Formats: sequence, structure tokens, C-alpha cells
Amino acid sequence: MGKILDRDQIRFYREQGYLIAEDIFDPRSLDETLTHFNLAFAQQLERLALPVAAGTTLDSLHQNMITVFGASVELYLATLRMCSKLYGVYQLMTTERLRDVTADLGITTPLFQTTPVLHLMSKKLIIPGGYQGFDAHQDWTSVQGSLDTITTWIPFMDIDPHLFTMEVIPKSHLLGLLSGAQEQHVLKVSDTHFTEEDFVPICVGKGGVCLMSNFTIHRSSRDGDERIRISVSGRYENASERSFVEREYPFTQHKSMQRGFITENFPSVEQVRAMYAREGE
Ligand SMILES: O=C(O)CCC(=O)C(=O)O
Repeated sequence: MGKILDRDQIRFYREQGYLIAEDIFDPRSLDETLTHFNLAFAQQLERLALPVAAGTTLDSLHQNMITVFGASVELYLATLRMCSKLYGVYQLMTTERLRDVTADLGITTPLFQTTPVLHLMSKKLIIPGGYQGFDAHQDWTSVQGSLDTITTWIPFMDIDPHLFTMEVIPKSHLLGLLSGAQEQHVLKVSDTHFTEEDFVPICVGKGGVCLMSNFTIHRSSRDGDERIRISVSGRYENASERSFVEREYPFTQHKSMQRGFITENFPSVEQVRAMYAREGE
């Protein structure tokens, strides 16, 4: 028996290709991370002299995102990109209880090929011609590492079926790798492999996680109201899975770096010195 999951939960995961585990994260650390997301958007609004919304963290975050989005879609995307790299997001991924749950499911030597990804769904934040949720896909193609890789999907709020949640097809992992068509972000699984009725909405409480095989068909639901849904999705891969070892640790994702200056003539020597002259600030 595992440290956190019982035998029935482990069996459920193996048979169904997904599992919901509640009470894995301290809700306060989820809230703190949301506060940092909100701060990131508020800082940009202050810089642009635009109004910063007050209220509960989630409502003000949603409103502040909408205002930044209205001012500049580029800035909105840049701010979201930055948010996905914040400490709190990494802290979630490395939470000991999450590590233990994945160990219960067989990830003996966890590794992270990818950085965590934020998924955000809101009717008021639809990028023209861009991402607003994913069509039916399997996650294998995005990493192609260990066969037992687990997708971890962590929401920042209680998730119900009308919150643009993620939907999965139980047992679809046992179909193996399926044919489909490459889209911008995912390889869309051909709809010859499933019917609409096969999908099950993932409902998980704040503090919980949905764990899913890399072969489980899933997609973003189109069923949502005026609320915002934010979740962070990551991959627990296994450095000791036999085929991964035999295939000599392959990765799909590679590091790339921009050489040269992003901002010309920045920083000046005065700016550098001012940074170190802030004693007692
Ligand atoms: O959050 C979503 O709507 C989709 C997440 C997803 O497809 C993924 O993490 O692979």
C-alpha cells in the first residue's frame, strides 16, 4: 500500500487512466500564489495608470486580467507567461504529498522535463484566433519520455462541471497511442476513437489534484459560466522507467536562449548602482 493512496485508488488509476486525489496542497499556498498572480497584473496596471480592482483575490485577479487584456493582448500574455514561472507554481509541483502520490502510482525517480503550464479559461479572456482550451488529445506527444509519465492537473479553486473544467475519457489510456492531426499545441485525437458521451468532467476541490496517464484522452470543456478557471498542469516523469532508460533518456523539449540584448543600452551604470544603494529602503 502507498504512503497516501490506498489500494483501491491505485487500482482505479491503473484501470481508468486517471485519479482525483483531494487534500494534497495547503489551500493557503494556492491563495498565496493567486495573490502573486494578481500582484503581477496590478503592477502592470499601475505602470499604465489604469484602474486596479479590489475585492476577493479571485475576483480582482479576473478583473485585473481583463483590464490588462483590454489594454494589450501582448502584455496580458507576457504577464501570464511570467506568472507560470513564479515560485508558488514550482512549489506546488514539488509539494511532498504530490511527490508521494506519484510514487504510489509508480514514479520511483521523478524528473521534470517541462516547466509547469498555466491553463486559464474565461469568456472574457479569449485570445483572438488563439488558445482557449484544448481539443481532445493525449499528452504523450508533448514529452515522449517515460511510459508511466503522469500529468498532474492542479486547480486554484473548487472545480464543478460548469467551470470550463478538463474532461477525460476513462480507460482510453489502454488504447495506446492514437492517430490524429497535429494542431498548434496538441495532436488532436481523431474523433473516430471516441464519442461525445465518453467524456467525464473532472471535478476536484481546491487543494486536490487530478492525476492522469499520458495516454488518457482529455480536452478542455466548453461548458462554463462567467467565472474564471485557472489550473497548473505539469508532468511527473520517471527516470527509472525501463523503456526510458533503454531509449537513453529522450526529451522533446529543449532549452533555448536568446543571445544578445533584449533591451538596447540597458542597464546604465547608474541603474546598476542605484539597485545596490537601496540600503534601509
Ligand atoms: O486545463 C485544460 O483545460 C487542459 C489541460 C491539458 O490539456 C493538459 O494539461 O494537457
